[in-house]
Amino acid sequence: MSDATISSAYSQILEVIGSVEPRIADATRQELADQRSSLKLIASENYASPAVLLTMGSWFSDKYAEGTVGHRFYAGCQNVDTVEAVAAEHARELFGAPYAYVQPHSGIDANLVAYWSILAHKVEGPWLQKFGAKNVNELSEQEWETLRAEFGHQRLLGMSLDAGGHLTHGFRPNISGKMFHQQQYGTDPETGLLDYDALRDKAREFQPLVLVAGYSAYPRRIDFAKMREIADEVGAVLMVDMAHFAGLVAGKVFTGDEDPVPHAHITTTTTHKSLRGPRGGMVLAQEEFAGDVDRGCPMVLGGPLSHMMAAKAVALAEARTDAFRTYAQSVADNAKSLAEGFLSRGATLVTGGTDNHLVLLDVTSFGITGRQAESALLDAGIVTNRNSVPADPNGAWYTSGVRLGTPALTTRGFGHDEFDRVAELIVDVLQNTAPGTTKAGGPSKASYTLEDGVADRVKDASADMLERHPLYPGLDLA
Ligand code: DSN
Repeated sequence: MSDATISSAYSQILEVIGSVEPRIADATRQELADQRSSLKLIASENYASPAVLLTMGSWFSDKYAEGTVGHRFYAGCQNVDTVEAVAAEHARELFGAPYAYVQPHSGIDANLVAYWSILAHKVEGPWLQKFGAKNVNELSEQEWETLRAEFGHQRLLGMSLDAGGHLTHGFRPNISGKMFHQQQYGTDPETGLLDYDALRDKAREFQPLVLVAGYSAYPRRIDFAKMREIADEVGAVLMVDMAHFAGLVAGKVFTGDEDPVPHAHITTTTTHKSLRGPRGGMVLAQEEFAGDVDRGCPMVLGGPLSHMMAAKAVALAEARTDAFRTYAQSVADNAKSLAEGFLSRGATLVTGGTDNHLVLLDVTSFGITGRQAESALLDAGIVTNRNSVPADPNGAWYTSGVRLGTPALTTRGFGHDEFDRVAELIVDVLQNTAPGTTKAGGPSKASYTLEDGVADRVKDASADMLERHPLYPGLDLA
């Protein structure tokens, strides 16, 4: 599709939207302007292609399709069947997975589908067999109570939030920490790296049903073969949440022991982070879990979002190209350039560097909190998110870190020199940010002052790079 065609299509779409609710059309235009003019370094964000974006806005949104391909609870799902089958086929082939379920609406939903599938396969199934029942409706009240109690006894071991794990990996305030008896593993206090021996000891002692691997803020690769070895030793199911690094798996940057799919019983992901698709989730599973994963909707999911499954199919087709492999390698190379840019300027990184798509900058040495750093950077047009560091004295709200990722700016074409310059600009902002005080005059973890002139200086320097690497080049809204 030519630039002129895309520009004309979007301009007309916004005109139609604006004729009904102008504020939404205006906000949509403004969002593009804001994304174009800022340095987006949020490790979980990206820029989907025009083909992916356009696929989301269709009448597939109007169709109910609970069930699975060829087995729906509604009539008229023949086209949704095509969409879901194509998306699943691409996912299976791209990741080498025996089975793919493309309905989850998000990563959290994908993880819930995975947890309930594991419980169904490992707990419900064996107990139904013991009771001689085909399904739970056939159980007596007493048998049902026994099964419910069994669900309540199951254990999950996942990476702690402050070590870089995700909320859904057994963090107590999350439902995953409530539906399972949970314990969490962390990282080595000296190196910040995963300690597989300590993890093995914990797994031996705790004997979990589910061992969860994966992260949202750990800047290193994981040895999934070793994770599977630990899971097998204690009879656990290995579930890997690859939401953050799915693009690096798809792009064959993570292969062998670093590719989770052949090692995990179940792998979950989002589709919109490094994979660069639409917002959504997926579950990849070994064959033995396929039947249970298929019950995700309506077990924990509402009706599938067919327009999003269509966009997942388009994004997965893109991810199968050589161009995507080149992109994925650049994401990892650029993260190294960013890390080196910080280290050469004396900044502190958790684990001392990166070998994936993100770096975790410890801002303690600048005398500010993560929250103050995040706000000051935003003033200078740099969009990041604050993040806990291991054993963070400032907790999960104020934090002592800032998480920075390369997927989005790599999509814009940033390379080594630009990421080195980005590190320089970030250090410039943080060196010129001072903690503020509370209304009562005490030290504040939120308020701050940024030296006059710094924000403009950094924005000018960024503008030059952003202009050289435009977002959606050729997309010109009327
Ligand atoms: N919100 C995602 C992230 O930023 O990592 C994870 O849920």
